[in-house]
Amino acid sequence: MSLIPGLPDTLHVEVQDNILLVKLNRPDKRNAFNDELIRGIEQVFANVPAGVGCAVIHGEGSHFSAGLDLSALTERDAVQGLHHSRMWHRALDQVQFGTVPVVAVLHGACVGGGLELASACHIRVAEASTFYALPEGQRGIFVGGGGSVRVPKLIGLARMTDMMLTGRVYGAEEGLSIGLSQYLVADGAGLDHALGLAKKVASNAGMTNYALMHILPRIVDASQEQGLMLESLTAAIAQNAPEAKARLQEFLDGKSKKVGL
Ligand code: 1HE
Repeated sequence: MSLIPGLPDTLHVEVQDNILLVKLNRPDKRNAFNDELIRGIEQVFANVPAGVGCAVIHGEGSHFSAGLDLSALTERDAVQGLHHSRMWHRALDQVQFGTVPVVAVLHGACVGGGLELASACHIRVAEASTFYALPEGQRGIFVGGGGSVRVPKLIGLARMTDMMLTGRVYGAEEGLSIGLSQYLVADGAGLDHALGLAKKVASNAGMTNYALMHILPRIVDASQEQGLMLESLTAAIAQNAPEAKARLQEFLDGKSKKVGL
């Protein structure tokens, strides 16, 4: 039986140590998302097994994801379209605001809904083959999976507008420099790199990871005054935890690693 019940065959999950590995497994359709697959994503991130400290999401085949399965789009009216978009929002909110940070491993196409999923993750590791696009503009539609909220936070309003108006495609190196990914690695090296990062993330204090996932994005969306108050509250709660006190003492006793390149 699958670790998380009710998942489609197009989504594989396994736990390695305390890391949850999630694989998009629809390579014949370039990991395009039909409703079943996007619901599966929601199901996974709403049911992360106890003891897991970080998740890694990656794609089988030659591409991370071709985005929305366009064959499912033809017969929908406006209200059905709204429900469909809100279903994506629920799923990707579950990724961004779930219980564990998520590292995405990108390669090949990371386009449309694939980029929307990647931008809901906390860390993106791109392999050299990665390319990014928002072909919604060319298909006569609009982003519906949270891209208009999340993508400008990574690359700015002007770049996203250009991507959709002109169909501009960014390669992996440009993607790194403009903020679509935080890491760029050789083809085939993404998963190992992501697992290394995930282990570090999973070893953080729980309150630190919680604050980074749930409080920092709210501070960014808040006014300066509210943001600073949220920051003070978070800092006070975090430093009060026994785990933080123990980690600080370790440093003072010379038992923890110094910061340095
Ligand atoms: C698909 C899809 C798809 C591939 N929906 N079936 N996304 C796009 O506009 C991207 C459309 N896809 C592509 O541009 C290319 O497929 C790729 C660059 C991603 C990959 O190219 P390639 O040469 O490796 O594969 P292929 O031969 O184009 O596709 C292989 C099969 O996957 C083929 O099906 P087959 O039955 O003929 O073998 C394709 O039809 C199928 N396929 N992509 C359905 N997207 C929440 S709203 C989000 C809105 C969006 O995401 S819009 C952007 C949609």
